[in-house]
Parts: sequence; C-alpha cells; structure tokens
Amino acid sequence: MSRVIALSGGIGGAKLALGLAQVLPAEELIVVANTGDDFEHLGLSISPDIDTLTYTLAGLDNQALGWGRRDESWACMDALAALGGETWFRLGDRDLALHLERTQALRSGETLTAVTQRIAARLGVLATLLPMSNDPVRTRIRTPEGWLDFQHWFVREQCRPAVCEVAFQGVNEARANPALLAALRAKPRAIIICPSNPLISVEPILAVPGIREAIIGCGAPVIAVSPIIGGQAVKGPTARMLADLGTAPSAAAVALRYGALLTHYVMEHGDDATGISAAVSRAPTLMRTLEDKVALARAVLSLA
Ligand code: FO1
Repeated sequence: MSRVIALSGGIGGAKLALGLAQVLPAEELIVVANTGDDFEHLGLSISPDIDTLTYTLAGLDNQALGWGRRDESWACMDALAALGGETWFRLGDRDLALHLERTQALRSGETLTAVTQRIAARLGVLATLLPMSNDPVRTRIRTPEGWLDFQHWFVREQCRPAVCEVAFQGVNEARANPALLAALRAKPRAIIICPSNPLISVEPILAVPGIREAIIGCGAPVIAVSPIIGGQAVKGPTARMLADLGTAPSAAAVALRYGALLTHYVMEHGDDATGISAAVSRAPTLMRTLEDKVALARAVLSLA
C-alpha cells in the first residue's frame, strides 16, 4: 500500500497531521517530526515537536497552551520554584512522566525512534511517528548578543532577540532516519509539508543529509501548505523571523524558500501567488476545529 509522508514541527503542523490521521488508514500515514528543537534540560532529554505531535495525535494535547498535555497540574514546577530551580521551561506533572521515560530509554541505549514509537503506541497513536534522525540536531539562533540554543531563544527570551542567522548544529553528522529513507524508497503516494515554521521546523528536516534528495527522488508529489495567512503567521514567530532575515513575510516567500522541491503549494484565498513555480491551490488554511483540519487534509490529498 502506498503511504503519505508528512513533515511537521509543532503546533501548526500537528493540526494538519491530525487531519490526515482522521482521513487516512493508520498504516498509510507516516509523520516525520523535527528534532531541532530538542534540548537537555534539568537532566531530561526534551523533544518538543515529537511531544506536540504525540499528544495531538493521541488527543491529549493542551489546546490552550499549544504545547504539553491537557488536564495538567504543576505541583513539581511549584516545588522546583520553591527550591530556586529553573522553571522558565514549564514541565507539567503528567508531561514530566514522558520526559522521564524517554530520558531513561535513551540512556539505556534505545533509539529516539524506538522510544517515540513505544510511547506513542501506549498513548493510543496509530499512525507512524518518526523523528527525522536518531542523532542529535540542535537548532541555534544567532542574535545581536550572540548565539542562543533554540529553547533559550524561543521560551526563555520569548523570541525577543532579533534573528541574524539560524543554524542546525550536528545536522551534517546526523544520519537520516533509516525508516524514513525506506518509506521514501517505497513509492509513497505524497509528501506533505505541514504548515509549520519553514525556518525552524521544516528546514531542519530537509537539512539532514539525504532527506531532500530522497524526497525529490521518490517521484511523489510534494505538497506544502502555507504557514502564513495574509502576511501573518497563524501562531509563533514565523513572520517575524522571515522579516528579521530580510524576507517579506508572505505565503509566497515560504514557497520560494522551498523552491523546486514543491510540486504543489496550498495557500489561503486572496494571498498573492506571484513568483511561485509550484502548482498553486487555494483552500481555507486556518484550522480551528477538527472539521477544518479534516477539510484541509482532504484538500491536500486531493492534489496527490
Ligand atoms: N513553550 C513555551 O512557550 N513555554 C514553555 O514553558 C514551554 C514548555 C514546554 C514543555 C514541553 C514541551 O514539549 C514544549 C514546551 N513548550 C513551551 C513549547 C516548545 O518550546 C515549542 O513547542 C517548540 O519547541 C516550538 O515548536
């Protein structure tokens, strides 16, 4: 059976991944997670985009926060604060269990893929969730005050420092997830680039040696959904980051960044498509409800 392979970062991409999971049989969907946001914190191995995708596909995501787990409590964070510990990166009591389990698994030699799939299965996720690599890749942001690890820039500094450069530390040494390469060789039906931030969620995946080439070589349509509507990111710093890096924040600018990789680009009605070489499709790309996510997933799959 031919499969759909979706590349995704956190919240925006995860919404479309959920829509795809609603319309495709589980065995036909592979979701590839960005791991450039990962970091070691309080002795724990944290993989935010894997976690957002896992919780979203499991129906356990915290929709108010856009990250972490619903029905959460914060007793550990409160106790840690009382001890003078670091609480700028909020880890809920139930979310902590996932980080404890992953950290223990990695320390005992389990691959990131294996522990990701074991946890996803325990939480009832049926689609296949693959980290882009089992090797560490760390997105770093160069600001006027110097380089910052991604979560320090994104959460601790709240995206305030201007972005002069984005780099993916370790990406050249990272081996593409072999399960992803195998799926790309097995004649997939479509490659979908979810509406995540291109700079920090999608490009780290494409930067892992061999992944871009395997996508181009697999012969399937490559369909990206714009993360920008009307010049604004739906959520997060995408538009601001593009502007910092000298690119006008527009749906077309994102398509131009992906360049010849795309066969199709899905963007909001009314946004300017000038200069886009891929086949442009229009659809409502703002996903508030599950129906919105399903409708967009159907619109994207209809192009394949
Ligand atoms: N984002 C925040 O803005 N503040 C937080 O305290 C925070 C905690 C957190 C804990 C676990 C997790 O998986 C994600 C968390 N995030 C938090 C979101 C995270 O920084 C983002 O999901 C990404 O890295 C960007 O996509």
